Amino acid sequence: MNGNTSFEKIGEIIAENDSFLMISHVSPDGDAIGSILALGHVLESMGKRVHYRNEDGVPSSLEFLPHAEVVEQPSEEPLDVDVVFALDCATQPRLGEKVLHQASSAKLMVNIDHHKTNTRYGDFYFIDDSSPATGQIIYNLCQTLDYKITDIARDNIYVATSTDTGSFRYRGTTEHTYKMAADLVSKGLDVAKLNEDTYEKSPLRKVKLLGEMLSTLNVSDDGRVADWCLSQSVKDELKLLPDDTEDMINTIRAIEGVLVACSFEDLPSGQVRISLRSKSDDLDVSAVAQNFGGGGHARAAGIRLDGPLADAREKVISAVNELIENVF
Ligand SMILES: [Mn+2]
Repeated sequence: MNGNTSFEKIGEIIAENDSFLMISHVSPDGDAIGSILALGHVLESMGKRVHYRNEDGVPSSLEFLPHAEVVEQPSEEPLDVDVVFALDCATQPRLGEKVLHQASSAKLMVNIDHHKTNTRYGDFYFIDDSSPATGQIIYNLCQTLDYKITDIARDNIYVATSTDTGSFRYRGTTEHTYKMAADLVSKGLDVAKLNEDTYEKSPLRKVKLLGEMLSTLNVSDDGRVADWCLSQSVKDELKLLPDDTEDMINTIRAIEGVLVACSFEDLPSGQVRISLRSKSDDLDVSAVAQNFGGGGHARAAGIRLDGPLADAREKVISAVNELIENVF
């Protein structure tokens, strides 16, 4: 079998323990924060003691999530907890150094995720790469174990899944995803309000950022590869926050004829963050990412390379072109 721990076994671990630490990946997205809040709050409603930590905290764009105020950035001392749940995080280092230190005195770690590249770390794991979001796995877990989905968990599962599926549009959004969403709506979820909070609140600096990035847009001669760049000087000038570039790449991914979109961003560390998006089933950009020590999904992957940006760009664009030439 795939080695997955059964939901029933995860249920036993929950039943037999009292205190929990919910963690996810650095630079968290809606699925990361939504998943830890959803499962954590269900555990709280069962009388468990639950802590929530994220290396980078909750990005301002996700502060609207109900219960988000409980997520703290890690402090120095390891937390006295029984069990760590690591959710939506493909590799253990991606949980963050300080978070891992805070998690270090727990008895065991349970890793639940949907990334194809998950390394199956932890004492127990449940990896389902057919699920479009970890939030949907949390929903399935609650349904299987007959846990009551609290109102807070309901909203967080919905936003977790919505943000990872581009608002229920991308491949991987299945009949089950829509049935889950329908069930969440039947439990009283406010569709218009949550979607407005998720998608219709752009700070002015992000609209200006779009203009800056479009001015660097480059499309290959055959029209199949589009890329753009974000320099540290533009980030400083617009006073960007770390998550402001989240999902921006979808703008160039949407260009007609483009098969792969790439985004290159200077990080304060001197490294370059690279995001890759594929629009073709035949082009697995996680393979390109893995060659550079990165990871992700077939259609959405990421890499970090040493700068300068121009060098990183040259290497990655040529690897992307090679991938396309090998396939077509
Ligand atoms: Mn996810």
